[in-house]
Amino acid sequence: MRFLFITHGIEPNLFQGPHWLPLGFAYIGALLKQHRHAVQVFDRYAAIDRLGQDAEKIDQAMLNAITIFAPDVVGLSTVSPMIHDAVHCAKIIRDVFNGTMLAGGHHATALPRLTMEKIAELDGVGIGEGEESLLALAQGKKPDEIKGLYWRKNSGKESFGRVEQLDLLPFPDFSLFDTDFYTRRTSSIIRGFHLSTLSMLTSRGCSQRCSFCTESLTYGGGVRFHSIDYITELVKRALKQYPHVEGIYFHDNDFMVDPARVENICRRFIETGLAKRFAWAIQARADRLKPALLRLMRKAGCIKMEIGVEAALQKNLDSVRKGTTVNVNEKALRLCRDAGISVHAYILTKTQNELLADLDFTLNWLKKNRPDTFSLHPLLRHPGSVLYKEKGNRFFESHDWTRENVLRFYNEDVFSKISPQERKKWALSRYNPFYKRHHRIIRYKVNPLRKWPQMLYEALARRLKKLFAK
Ligand code: B12
Ligand code: SF4
Repeated sequence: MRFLFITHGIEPNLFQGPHWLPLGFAYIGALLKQHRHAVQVFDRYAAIDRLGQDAEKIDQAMLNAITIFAPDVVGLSTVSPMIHDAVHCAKIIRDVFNGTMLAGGHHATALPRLTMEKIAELDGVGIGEGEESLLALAQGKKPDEIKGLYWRKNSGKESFGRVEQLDLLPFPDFSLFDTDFYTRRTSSIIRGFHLSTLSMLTSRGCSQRCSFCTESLTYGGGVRFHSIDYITELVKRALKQYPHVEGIYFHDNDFMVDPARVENICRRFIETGLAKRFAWAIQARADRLKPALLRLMRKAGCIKMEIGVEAALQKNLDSVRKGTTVNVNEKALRLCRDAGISVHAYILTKTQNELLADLDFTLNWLKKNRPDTFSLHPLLRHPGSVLYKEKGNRFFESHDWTRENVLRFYNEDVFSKISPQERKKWALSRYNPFYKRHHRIIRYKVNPLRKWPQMLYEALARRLKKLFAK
């Protein structure tokens, strides 16, 4: 069978160059190819790099790819803030394609029936992980009997696709993507460090359920792990295939969930010499860090830890049910610093009853605790999260999935007590200057002198591009 997959897009004006490579289709594609099916990906994110921000050009290139490749199945990946793009793609694809069209990913998993209802062109929806469901489809299994696929014409059964033994999956096939683009040097993947990187997973799932989060929605409950052998081999092969890659971003939801496993990974990286070959970064919860393990991680090549600090105020941490404390967060930053691991703090804003004074408090907290890099993110109500259930007002159930509606829903500030004008003024006068100064200094501090000319050149090119866009 022939499969063509389409990644979820991004608002073109939010495009920021190379980012994490979309691993879902790299895994699905590898498994299908292993079973001798033909696979191609049209990557709506990377396409912006090649074709610019002209949406029509990107659509045309996607339709051409479909016409030339002539797939039996087209699979769209979905995320809620960009669901209008999937609606649009399905519509224009139907004009040139008569085969099976499916949608999967986070949004489809959160709202499978509704996705089918709202996107009339779809034949079915993938729920959860798609590897085994799509292989079963390719092997001719009766559609109704395939776990993880929900069909328009079926008895109405919903089941969840899930790969129980991760090691049975072949290594993700990066070559399905524009790896020149994804491995281009940037300081925004392993934040601050100007590196050529690839992204990988060593586990799937999260043990927690913070109220705002749908990170592990498509993985289902619990955490599953790849073995140390699989991880080592994956890293070795990727570095051999892409010798220019200098860093790997492991975007497991909580890399540190099993400290003994992390210790074994580190020992293996050190024993095999891989520790000297590449630098790596992870995401972790603040409450799992121990000094000895952090030192070992540093020795094994870990240069960056991204922590969901979320808030500088305990009331905010409690309101999103993070299950950590401000003290734990502060200690985590100290421990990373002591071990020589650079730390990124993710902070939530637009939180429940947020006041201008809270924003100032957060800014002062950042100045005092000095995470090496940090970013503020609005508290969002993604379908599938506890927050959506409690405060989403059944938006996706009761509105058309147009771009205008979806953007309005996501831009709405339903929790804080700060007006948009006050927030903008605060950002322009207080936050942005500090953010820019801090990150500029960090970038030049953590990168060796030989990388500065290229970094300077890129900063200049970015500025000019912005200027011309205006
Ligand atoms: C890498 C990544 C990106 C990359 C690449 C995206 C891509 N095309 O995959 C980039 C940087 C482009 C990106 C952008 C955005 N992303 Co993003 N991203 C991720 C991230 C970190 C990893 C995705 C991944 O590789 N997962 C690993 C693979 C194995 O899982 P998977 O992608 O889910 O794929 C599996 C299943 O979903 C399923 N599947 C997927 N597609 C299909 C299709 C079919 C037909 C079938 C049957 C199955 C199937 O099978 C796959 C294999 O098991 C996830 C977080 C996460 N943990 O998943 C967020 C995540 C998917 N992103 C998210 C969001 C919201 C965005 C943005 C919309 C904004 C943002 N960051 O907040 C933007 C777009 C901005 C905009 N408004 O324009 C949310 C989605 C939430 C939701 N409920 O919709 C997530 C969950 C993070 C979060 N904030 O919670 N993202
Ligand atoms: S925020 Fe982090 S710890 Fe909380 S559920 Fe999401 S991935 Fe897990």
